[in-house]
Amino acid sequence: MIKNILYILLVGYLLSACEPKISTPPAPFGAIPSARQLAWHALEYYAFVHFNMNTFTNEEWGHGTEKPSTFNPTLLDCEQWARVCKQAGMKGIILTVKHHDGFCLFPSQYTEHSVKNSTWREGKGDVVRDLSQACQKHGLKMGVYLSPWDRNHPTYGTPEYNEIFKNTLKEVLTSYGDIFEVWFDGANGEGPNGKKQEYDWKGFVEVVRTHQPNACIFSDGGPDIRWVGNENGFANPTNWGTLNGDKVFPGYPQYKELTSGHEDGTHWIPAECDVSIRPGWYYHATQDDSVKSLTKLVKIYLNSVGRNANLLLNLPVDRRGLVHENDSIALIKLRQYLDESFQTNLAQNSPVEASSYRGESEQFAGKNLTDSKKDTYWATDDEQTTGSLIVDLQKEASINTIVLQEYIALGQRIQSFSIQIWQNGQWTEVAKETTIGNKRIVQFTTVLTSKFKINILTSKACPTLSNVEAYNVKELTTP
Ligand code: FUL
Repeated sequence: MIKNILYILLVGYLLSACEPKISTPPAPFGAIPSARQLAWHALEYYAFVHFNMNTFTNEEWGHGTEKPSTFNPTLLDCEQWARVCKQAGMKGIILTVKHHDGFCLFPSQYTEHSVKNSTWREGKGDVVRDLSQACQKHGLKMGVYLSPWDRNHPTYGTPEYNEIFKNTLKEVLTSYGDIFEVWFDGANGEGPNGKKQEYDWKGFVEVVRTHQPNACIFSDGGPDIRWVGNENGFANPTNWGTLNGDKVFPGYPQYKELTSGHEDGTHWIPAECDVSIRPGWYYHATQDDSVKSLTKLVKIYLNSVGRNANLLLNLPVDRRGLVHENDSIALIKLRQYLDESFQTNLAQNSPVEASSYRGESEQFAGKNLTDSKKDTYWATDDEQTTGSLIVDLQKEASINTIVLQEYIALGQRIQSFSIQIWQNGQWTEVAKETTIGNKRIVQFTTVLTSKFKINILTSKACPTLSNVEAYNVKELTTP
């Protein structure tokens, strides 16, 4: 009898040991991204275009008193912008359809200060329409920058202006197809009659949600994307995708916090780094020779995309209505450098040995890090907030760059990690860092090694990682 019971137990045990283990994924932790934010994270790098009245007056902030006839590009060609951006590997273009001077690049029915009263194309032109067609043709996404501050509109400073602004927004959002991002500038000065406006932010957001539910809304404090707190193109090495969204508002005086976000932030509001390829946002012929060098642009890329932020790189389109030659050369050089640098992922398909993984289920094993799939990930059991992963390159290779990605759909968790390389029969630390988020690019002096180890040192909940890559990028000599 006892023998029979033991036999049944043994058979049961053997059968269950052979079955693949299935474990439930970790529960989402803290604030998590929405579907529209996840789609936005995947874009990483796209263009800003500052082109408007200021291009023709040599200003950065127009006064609102300019004559519409001053806007007169001679060779405007949005397809040229799109071709350049596409070749540069950018995923979209955000255009200043209305800047602080109030001039609209489309024939709005809510203002006289627009292309419709210019001599350009006899008042029949529409830059936003041209750009939307060019973006569609070249497979780019389009976004719009609209400044609520308006130094021209006669109603500015009265409640009526909020209605005008919402109607203008609706015009833009319902006339040009899909918009991926709406960029609300935080500047708020005086209007033509010396009055300041109290903006109806809630109403502005509502208009976007109604007419472009997939668009991400940018402002100093979101609701979808936050300003990074500087215009130099960098996030801090510690950069959280989370923010106390109810505390941060456009014009937030403690804006320096935005460069790191808030570790325990109540909302998912990741950072976007806006920076110009020249000193100014708008075109000034005197800046033709001040286009940022390759070294500077690479640094910007690594400090934005490589620090859990997206990069919005501005091109000041010139008076012809074209991306200037010097700017496109710089963009292509950056693309070539990035393509060459990130062409050979030395860790692709490498075996990965994890110190532990969730429920001992293959579904969450270390191999998910090197399978080139963004939706598979390594995770640990709930109570386990540390861990290490050994990536076996299977041969000696020179490396100096490691890319890491958390599975952010379940929240940002990792607070600190280190990287060690195997050298002379022991582990040597080459980097010790803090957050990862959507993407972290870590660089160190080139080393020859056959394997490296990622140590998750502290995490707010059981960590997840969806991707690890290793490269030997060309070191740049400073100009
Ligand atoms: C700022 C504006 O005042 C600048 O003119 C520019 O548009 C920059 C991107 O945002 O707030």
